[in-house]
Amino acid sequence: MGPLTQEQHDVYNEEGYVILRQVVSRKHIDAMLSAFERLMDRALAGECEIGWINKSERIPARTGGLLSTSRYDDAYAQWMDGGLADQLDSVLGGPGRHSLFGMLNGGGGQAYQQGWHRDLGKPGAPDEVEGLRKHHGTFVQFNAPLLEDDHYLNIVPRSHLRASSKEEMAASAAGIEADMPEAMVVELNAGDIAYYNANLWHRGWNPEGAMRWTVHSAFWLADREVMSHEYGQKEDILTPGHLERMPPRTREYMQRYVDAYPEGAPKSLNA
Ligand SMILES: O=C(O)CCC(=O)C(=O)O
Repeated sequence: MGPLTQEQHDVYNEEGYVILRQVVSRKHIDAMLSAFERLMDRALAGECEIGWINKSERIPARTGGLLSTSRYDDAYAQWMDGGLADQLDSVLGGPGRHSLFGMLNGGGGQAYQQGWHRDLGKPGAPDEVEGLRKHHGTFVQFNAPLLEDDHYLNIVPRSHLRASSKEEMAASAAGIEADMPEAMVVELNAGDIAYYNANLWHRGWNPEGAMRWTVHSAFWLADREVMSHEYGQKEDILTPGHLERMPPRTREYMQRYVDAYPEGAPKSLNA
């Protein structure tokens, strides 16, 4: 997993997303699949808690905090150290820090149908574009499926730095009945990563509830203060022994989250 080429950077900046094909090795994919199986074993044994779509059939619900003390597995960290962290630094254009690290789990026929949204923006606000530009290039999100044929992320390419259109506002208000102009389905397989600006208009869309295990994580440039939506992880990260058990690059990413913690109350993104 190397740095992005100039062309990939350009695509990411202009389109708001870039897909890197077959950059996660089979070794890391298998290790993370096994890690999640181990997590389910521990949850079923009552050693930790996760959400379930169907517990008796071992179908987990979307799971956050995979680098937290109770859900940590070295498999994720070995992937970070084995090239992911370098790639993230390249996407961000400088040293990055941890924000959120989880898995989009689906299955069991349970419909997953998000409304269209921008994660961090204020659609329709008079200062919408100013807000979008303020954070541009300072954060990134990715989807990295561990299973084949992941076609559940829908995006509107090139929508990340401009004001929302009337049609986009209407689609967002329409919820699952939405008709979004220029929508595109992101088609991924195990080994691919889609890096995207979470301010693109996007949604997760798996109405059949097909099985899905997709690593879904967010990172910020190291000097960006921790904000309210990602607040509250410091104490857990500083649990004695936790940082010490991580390989160096992952540990750096987690330590930088701690270093970027605000003194007082966290600010909201839209402050
Ligand atoms: O399901 C997905 O791929 C998108 C999830 C997402 O971006 C969100 O929850 O905001």
